Amino acid sequence: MPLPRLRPVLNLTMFLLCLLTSITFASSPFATSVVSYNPQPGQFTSNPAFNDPARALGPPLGGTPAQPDNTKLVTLGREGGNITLAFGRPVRNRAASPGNPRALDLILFGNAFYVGGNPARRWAEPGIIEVSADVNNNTLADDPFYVIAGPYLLSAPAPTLLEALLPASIFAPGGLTILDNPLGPDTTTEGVYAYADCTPTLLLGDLDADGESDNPALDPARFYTSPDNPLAVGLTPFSGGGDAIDLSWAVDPITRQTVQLAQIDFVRVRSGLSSAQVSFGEASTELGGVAIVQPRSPADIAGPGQSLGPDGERTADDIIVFLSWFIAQRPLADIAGPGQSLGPDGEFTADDLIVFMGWFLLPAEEP
Ligand SMILES: [Ca+2]
Ligand SMILES: [Ca+2]
Ligand SMILES: [Ca+2]
Ligand SMILES: [Ca+2]
Repeated sequence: MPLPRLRPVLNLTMFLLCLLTSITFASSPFATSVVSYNPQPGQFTSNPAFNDPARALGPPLGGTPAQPDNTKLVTLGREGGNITLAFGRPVRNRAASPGNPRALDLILFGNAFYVGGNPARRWAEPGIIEVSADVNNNTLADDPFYVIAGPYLLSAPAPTLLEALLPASIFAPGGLTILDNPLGPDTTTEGVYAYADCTPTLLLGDLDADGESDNPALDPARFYTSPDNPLAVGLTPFSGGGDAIDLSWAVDPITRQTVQLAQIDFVRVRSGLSSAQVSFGEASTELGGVAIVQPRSPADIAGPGQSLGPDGERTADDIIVFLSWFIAQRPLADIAGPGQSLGPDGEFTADDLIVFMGWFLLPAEEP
C-alpha cells in the first residue's frame, strides 16, 4: 500500500507549504488586516465599490499623476470617518540611510491627483494619520494613538490637537479639495505633507512619473515601498507616489509634544475634510493601501535582463542600465555635479559615474 507511506510526506509538504504561506504573509510590506472601519455617512459609504475596508489592504492600484485609478479604494466618508489597519510585522521608525535618506517609514495611498498635471496644485482629500504601538502586547489597538503632525495641524488654533481633530476637521470649512502649495507656485519645496490622500498613486512600474509604466511586471512590494520625498514638489523618480511619513513626526494629541516611537503596529486614518462644504459631489478621504517603507539601494535600478526597476540585487544589470542612460544623456543618469555633489547639474560627467558606483558598492541595508 503506497498511499499510507506517502501520507507523512504529504503531511510534511502541507506543513511546509503552510509555513511558507505564513512567512509570506508575515513579511508583506503592506497592511494585512482591518482592525476597525467606521465611515461617516457620505455619498459613497453605502456603495459596495467604495465601502469595503479590505480594499485598503495589500498594494494599491495607481493611475497617472493627473488621473487616479478609482477601482481599489475604501472611502472614509465625511469628517471623522476612520479606518484602523494592522500589519504582519512591526513598523520600525527607521533612521536616515542611503537607501532611505529622509528616514521615512510608512506610505499611504489614495486617489489624489495633480490638477492639470501641475504638481503645485492638487486635488487632495486630506486624511489625518495617527499611529499606535501595541505597548501592552495584546494584539488590540487599545494603546494610545499619536498624531502625525503636518503643518496645518500644528497651526490649528484649538488648545489641543484632540480638540482640533474632533468633532470638526481642521480642513473644514471649505473642503480644501484643491490644495495649492502654500509655499507658492514656483518653489521646489512642498508645503502639503503628513496627511493621507494628498499625493498621486502611480501606475505600477511608472519609474519616472510620466503616466506610463516603464515595467508593468515590477513587483508591487518593491515599487510601492519606495517613498516619494514628501518635502519636495513633484514625484521622486523610482517612487510609487503616495504620502510618505516619518514616525518621528508623531506628537501627543493632548500635549502636542513630540513622542519618540521606536516602532508602531497600527495606523488609523481619519477623514479630515467636510464633504458638506463642497458644492459638487463628495469629497472624502479614500485609502487604497498602506506600505511599510523598504530602503532601496539607489543603485538598484534594474533586474534580470536589464528589466527596469529594483529587484533587490545589485548586479551587472544595474550598471549596464545606468551606463545606457548616461550615454543617452537621460535625466535619470544626471545624479551628481562637481565634486560629486548630489543632485542634477545638467551635465553628464565622471561625477555621475563615480556617485553611481559609490552607491553600487555600499553594503546592503536591512530590509
Ligand atoms: Ca523614521
Ligand atoms: Ca514612465
Ligand atoms: Ca538590481
Ligand atoms: Ca551630473
